Amino acid sequence: MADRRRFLGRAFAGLSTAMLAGCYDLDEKPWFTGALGKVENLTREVQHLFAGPQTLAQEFTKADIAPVFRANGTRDPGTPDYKAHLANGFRDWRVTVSGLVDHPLSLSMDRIRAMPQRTQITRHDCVEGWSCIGEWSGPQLALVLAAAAPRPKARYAVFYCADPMTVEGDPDHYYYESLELSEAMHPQTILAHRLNGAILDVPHGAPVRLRAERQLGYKQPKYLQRIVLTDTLQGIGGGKGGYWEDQGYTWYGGI
Ligand SMILES: Nc1nc2c(c(=O)[nH]1)N[C@H]1C(S)=C(S)[C@@H](COP(=O)(O)O)O[C@H]1N2
Ligand SMILES: [Mo]
Repeated sequence: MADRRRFLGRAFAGLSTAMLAGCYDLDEKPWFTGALGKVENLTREVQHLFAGPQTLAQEFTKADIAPVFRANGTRDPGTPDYKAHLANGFRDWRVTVSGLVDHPLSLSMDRIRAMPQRTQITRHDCVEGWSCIGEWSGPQLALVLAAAAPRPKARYAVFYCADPMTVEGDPDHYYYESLELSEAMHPQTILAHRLNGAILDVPHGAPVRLRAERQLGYKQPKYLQRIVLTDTLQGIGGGKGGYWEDQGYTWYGGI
């Protein structure tokens, strides 16, 4: 345990010294890739060792923001449905909240923009080996979920997206993700509709995507349409809690 603490101390010190402004390619830093792998394996333990469930991810200053925020995964859902939404400025886009809630919701973008907003400058870490600092704005998901009144049995929030993904033998498969409710209610988990002060663009998830700042990149679903509260992940997609999890990534994507 003490060894692990020492190791993590070093790993995190390394992370912060690497934190020069903007985007950097971690592939160029072999020590980092190794450390990230190990940190990932320990993350569950780290949270309990160092952090209560409501600990904040580090926030940065405007000077740290990357001039260009890299886009990854789907850069445009490209479906007829999405194209129609884009063409009319997402006026008919809805984010629905259903499942184990007393008050199912259907929120327009106007509603989402009219809620109290949180702005946070954070570092996005993709497991493919790059990080990027950006400023995200939107309402806290906790406010939305509170309005939906989760039932006591609710354990997970499952997020469904508008972009189709290739899954062999399943032509009708879209990106999805999930978080434990405590992580969904975390103060830095927001429905982000702005990036670096501008309206969220298509490559980064327009009109709205999740930011859960203590989580790895694949836990930040873009093109968000539907949030369903459940008591189990079984029977959803491949049953592992997310598109990438179904391909073998770990469900626990905490940093
Ligand atoms: N809907 C959707 N969300 C997604 C993805 C995707 O392909 N589709 N890729 C994930 C991954 S692996 C990363 S690193 C981030 C990339 O976000 P960005 O394009 O804003 O950088 O989005 C995540 N959310
Ligand atoms: Mo990623």
